[in-house]
Amino acid sequence: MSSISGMEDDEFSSFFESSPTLKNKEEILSKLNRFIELNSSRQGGKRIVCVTSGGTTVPLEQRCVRYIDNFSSGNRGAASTENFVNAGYAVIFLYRRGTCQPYCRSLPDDPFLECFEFPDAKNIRVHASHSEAVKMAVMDQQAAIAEGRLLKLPFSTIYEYLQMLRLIATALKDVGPCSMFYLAAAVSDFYVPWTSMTEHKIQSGSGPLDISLAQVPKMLSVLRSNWAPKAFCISFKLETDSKILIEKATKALQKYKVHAVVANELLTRKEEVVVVSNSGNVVVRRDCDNPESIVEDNLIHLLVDRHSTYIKESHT
Ligand code: PAZ
Repeated sequence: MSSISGMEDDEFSSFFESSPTLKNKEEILSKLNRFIELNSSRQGGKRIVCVTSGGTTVPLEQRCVRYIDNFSSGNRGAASTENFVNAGYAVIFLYRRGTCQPYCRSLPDDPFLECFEFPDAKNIRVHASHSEAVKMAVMDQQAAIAEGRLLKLPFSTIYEYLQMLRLIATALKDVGPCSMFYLAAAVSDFYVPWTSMTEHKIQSGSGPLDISLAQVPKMLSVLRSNWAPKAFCISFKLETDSKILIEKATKALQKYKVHAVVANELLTRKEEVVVVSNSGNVVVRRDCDNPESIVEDNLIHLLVDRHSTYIKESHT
């Protein structure tokens, strides 16, 4: 009989074997290795965090026209990335294409069209009302990338997400306890296996659509047990029913043996989260007296402290 982790490995092996090949795999790997090498050789520490952000899609056709999506604006991941960079971390930002980006919080929704003006046909300039926000966004993002503190890797589908997460975890293995996974992405629980998916666009002429969805293998188990067993691992639990939130987060903590689960409710997620861990539950709120404050400022502060303790304990 196979062990639990053996069964999980088998599930993942068949998931990956039947997944479409990751485009640009070699390019992603070389960017990753360069980034990790650069940050591992830094003096005074080599903390690297992988922040996942945005929702994964589940294609319904191989030449995809329609897909099922998971809700996430990417706000949490983007804001957390800025905070981690400020705290001295190097960040691998694994994000859903088209979702919020670090350093863009103060920009309007469509920065390109709303931030710029054309006084005449030959000139384009930033509108005075946005100039400070644009300057800060450009400077901060370019500095983080130029200093090798930020690597941005986009995904769209559940297939890309899981393959990329595995590449990152494997590449970070030698960073051990100094590496962190901050898994804020909203990941599909169900998917259509590639091999049973129709190639062409589903036709609407044949009446109602019946689709059968398979369960996505539980990535957290295999991340913790095989891919990155020494990394500090923070997962997220989103619920819409506040009555079950903490119970579900506590179960996830026990089942996946992550270091903390950040529990949040859809409607209040920007105001407060609860960090559920073996040392008790801590409510983290944004600072209401400061309109600029966001919940991620206090959340990342707490997690960085916990990570420091984890690194110290791992060395003793
Ligand atoms: O991306 P966002 O800022 O709109 O929302 C963040 C979030 C709710 C997706 C995140 O905090 C979260 O809970 N992610 C995990 C979702 C899940 O349980 O699958």
